[in-house]
Amino acid sequence: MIVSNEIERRYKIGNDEFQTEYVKKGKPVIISGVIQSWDSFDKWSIEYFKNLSPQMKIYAKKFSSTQGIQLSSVTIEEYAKIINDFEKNPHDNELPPYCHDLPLFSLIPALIKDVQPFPLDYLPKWYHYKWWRYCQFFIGASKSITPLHFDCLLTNNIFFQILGRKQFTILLPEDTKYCYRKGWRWFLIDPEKPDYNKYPQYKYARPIKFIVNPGDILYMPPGTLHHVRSLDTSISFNIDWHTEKSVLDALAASMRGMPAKNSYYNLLLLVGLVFKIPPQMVFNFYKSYLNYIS
Ligand SMILES: O=C(O)CCC(=O)C(=O)O
Ligand SMILES: [Fe+2]
Repeated sequence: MIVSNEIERRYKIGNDEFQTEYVKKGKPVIISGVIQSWDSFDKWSIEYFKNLSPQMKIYAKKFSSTQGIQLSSVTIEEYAKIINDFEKNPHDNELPPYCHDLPLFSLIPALIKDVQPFPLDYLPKWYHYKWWRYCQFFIGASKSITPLHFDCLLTNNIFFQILGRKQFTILLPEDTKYCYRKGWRWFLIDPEKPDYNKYPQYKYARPIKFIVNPGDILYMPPGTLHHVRSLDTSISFNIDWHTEKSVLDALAASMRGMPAKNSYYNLLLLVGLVFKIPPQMVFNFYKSYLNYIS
């Protein structure tokens, strides 16, 4: 595929076009105009989540190149204070922890009504039943960073930006080989400051850099590498999902180093999507995945 260094931006495309032009072609896209009527845009803030459920425990992460991922557990009330204090005087020395991969719709189901109408059309029918169980939230301060990685089941990703802006740098799967992999899903390259002496192959990579704004939907095909920097206090969530094709491709990746546990979850999704076993049955086995992903 010819890689352009710009992301396509489209307004309100329907499902047929989304599938044929983007999902089938493995092409990322930003879609605007689909979710702008959601109540979440007027309502959601970390303060709002705090008021709904101040004592709820959540996990937040610190990503460090030397010590890996460190997890801490805080209440939403404590987290709101940490973020507030940081935003009064944002600096680069010590970033606050980043609340990352949080299944917030399952923890606070009252939030589901704030994201209606949800564009279910874009997803395979199998996901329509209680679709929100497959969503993960990203809530954090400005300057928060998610280092370069791909999503660990090699799923498609639809990413919804609600509050604040995010700077994405993505690379298509064909450029994985230039990015110096560490384990299954993480990469040594910092696309914002690539060290060409240490990582000379990166000069062949074709990073695509863009800003995702509130109201944008970003689609990333399976295996897309992404590095994300929050430009403001930010609330986003995603839904990771397979098609029949992507789940088969992902299972083939078991041979190329995918951890056995990930292949187990992909097998469950295969049973659902290809063998048509209803989500009511499959989800009980899949549930633990939501706490497993890093
Ligand atoms: O928003 C972020 O910081 C990370 C998002 C991400 O990695 C994802 O949606 O898979
Ligand atoms: Fe990701």
